[in-house]
Amino acid sequence: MLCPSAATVVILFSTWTLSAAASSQNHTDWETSCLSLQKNLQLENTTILDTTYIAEPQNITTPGICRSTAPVNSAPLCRVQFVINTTSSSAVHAEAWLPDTWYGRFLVAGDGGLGGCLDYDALDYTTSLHFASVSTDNGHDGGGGSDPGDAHQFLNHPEVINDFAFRAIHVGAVIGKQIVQAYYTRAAAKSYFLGCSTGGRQGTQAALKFPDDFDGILGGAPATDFNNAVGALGMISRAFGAPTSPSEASPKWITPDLWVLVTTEILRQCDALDGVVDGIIAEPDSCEFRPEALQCNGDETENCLTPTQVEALHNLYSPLYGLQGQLLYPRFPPGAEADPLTPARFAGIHPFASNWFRFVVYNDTEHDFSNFSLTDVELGDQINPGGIATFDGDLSAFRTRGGKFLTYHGSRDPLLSPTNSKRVYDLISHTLSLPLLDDFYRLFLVPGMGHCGNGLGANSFGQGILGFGVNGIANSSSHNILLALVDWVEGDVAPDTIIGTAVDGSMRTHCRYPQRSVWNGMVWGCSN
Ligand SMILES: *[C@@H]1O[C@H](CO)[C@@H](O)[C@H](O)[C@H]1NC(C)=O
Ligand SMILES: *[C@@H]1O[C@H](CO)[C@@H](O)[C@H](O)[C@H]1NC(C)=O
Ligand SMILES: *[C@@H]1O[C@H](CO)[C@@H](O)[C@H](O)[C@H]1NC(C)=O
Ligand SMILES: *[C@@H]1O[C@H](CO)[C@@H](O)[C@H](O)[C@H]1NC(C)=O
Ligand SMILES: *[C@@H]1O[C@H](CO)[C@@H](O)[C@H](O)[C@H]1NC(C)=O
Ligand SMILES: *[C@@H]1O[C@H](CO)[C@@H](O)[C@H](O)[C@H]1NC(C)=O
Ligand SMILES: *[C@@H]1O[C@H](CO)[C@@H](O)[C@H](O)[C@H]1NC(C)=O
Ligand SMILES: [Ca+2]
Repeated sequence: MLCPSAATVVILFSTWTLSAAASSQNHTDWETSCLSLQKNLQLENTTILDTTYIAEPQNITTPGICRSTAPVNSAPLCRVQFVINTTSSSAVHAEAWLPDTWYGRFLVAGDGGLGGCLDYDALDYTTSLHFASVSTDNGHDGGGGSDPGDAHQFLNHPEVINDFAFRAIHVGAVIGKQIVQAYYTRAAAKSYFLGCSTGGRQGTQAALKFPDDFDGILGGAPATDFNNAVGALGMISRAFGAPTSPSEASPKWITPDLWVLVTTEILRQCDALDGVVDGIIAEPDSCEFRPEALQCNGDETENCLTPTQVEALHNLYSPLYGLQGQLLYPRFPPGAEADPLTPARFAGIHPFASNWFRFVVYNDTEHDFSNFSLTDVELGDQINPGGIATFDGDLSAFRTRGGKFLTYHGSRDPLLSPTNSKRVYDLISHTLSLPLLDDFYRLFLVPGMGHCGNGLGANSFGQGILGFGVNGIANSSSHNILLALVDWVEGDVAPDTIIGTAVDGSMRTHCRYPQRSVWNGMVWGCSN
């Protein structure tokens, strides 16, 4: 069946905003309430560090090594900085942003990379939509911003790893809800989570371990099956000779000029499979790229590949199998090699992999990666620090409590395979014996989008992951996946499609798995 594009989608979000707090309070009153939180709030294991009332849009200074300034465009709001002791050797720093105009919704924002950084963009974005929002440092300061792979705080600190693996979002939700209740003198009606990448994993972990924390979870490009995802990043670098020093000396190395040839050849072989030659491979899983087409003939040495390089490309575009032949992690999607994030990971072992193995798996800051192999990958998954794998199909408790889960994945994601999100969908489907998960879990695949954003695709749909080429704030639920989640949770209207907007302003309907994005000669639609 071909679904029409979203002209008929009912926009419910404005309806639900009618539940706004009847607010007779003026700025002075809000400011007084805000400042009094610091003295009056007594919360278990928690210290309120500071409260500030922000009356006008401004740039605020933020503590820690992650970032020094952040925008607040959504003022006026009360900013609460606090720290929760999770054990005697670990603590989670967090902020709650509490807008004057509040519609009764609570939200926790996730992190990225090996992150330890509050996501101020997400706080700003979600408070502008009138959520009362919390973001945490995930239990450690660092691993974000300019160095998303920093992991030194984990070394020999298993409780800090536990915060990262499962606890920080939970305590942020528990304590955040109490702060919200104290400030507005009523509890949040509904609770949400928003994140991408590590945030997508955190949302998944919340649904598995703490199903009561959130009514609705938006978790994009989830770093699920985390140990194998990180291990696969390490193995990919080896496919091209890294981490030999320098990688360029390896016969497997592929120069930037040759990558351009590879990308062109992949598009030649696969762009038209979806019916439109537009630089986007809608279904990379149906692209069986044959790098042999570029192999040097006879005496050719320029603009062609050696057999060793052809083999390296076969490795890249094949799934990672373990020592017993079991699937460890799906393959790198053909087309994603053109993403700006990609060259860095082929030029040496990716810092997410090297730092995770150094500081968490081996507890050895000098660990040498020259011979990084499947044995290392499998050991990482066997240790599974903090239970971080987050690869479990049993979402029954979350489903039973009425929770709704929306996820999305760019088909050109160069960091975490979009195929893994299909695999997780299928795992949940088998575990719960449900052929379709539509009543509580929907996965949208986004053709041409990179990691959480970026790419040629219609990559902007309100996912709130700024800094990934995602522009603007679409404010209707047909174009904004966070508002679509609100409509699902509060109005029982599930999103059939999400419409994304590309950098050039063009729009495209994104389909929920297992539907496919199909061109009918006039528009993109979705087909079973
Ligand atoms: C704000 O409201 C309080 C009463 O709640 C009143 O005393 C105060 O004068 C008002 N302030 C402003 C600036 O209007
Ligand atoms: C949290 O831990 C710190 C350091 O151990 C301690 O000084 C502080 O009193 C603790 N705070 C609470 C609320 O337990
Ligand atoms: C925040 O800082 C940026 C960059 O310095 C500046 O362009 C912007 O105008 C500032 N915003 C406000 C509200 O002061
Ligand atoms: C407070 O910390 C203790 C351990 O230090 C823990 O058992 C308890 O659950 C914590 N309370 C909350 C609300 O997190
Ligand atoms: C490294 O330390 C963690 C606890 O922080 C532990 O789980 C892991 O087994 C250790 N790794 C090795 C190789 O001993
Ligand atoms: C890597 O393997 C080679 C060949 O087996 C060996 O000579 C070398 O010592 C190993 N390097 C490390 C760091 O283990
Ligand atoms: C959506 O945004 C536009 C401006 O970008 C504004 O005019 C409109 O009122 C907004 N709609 C809602 C429901 O907030
Ligand atoms: Ca195409």
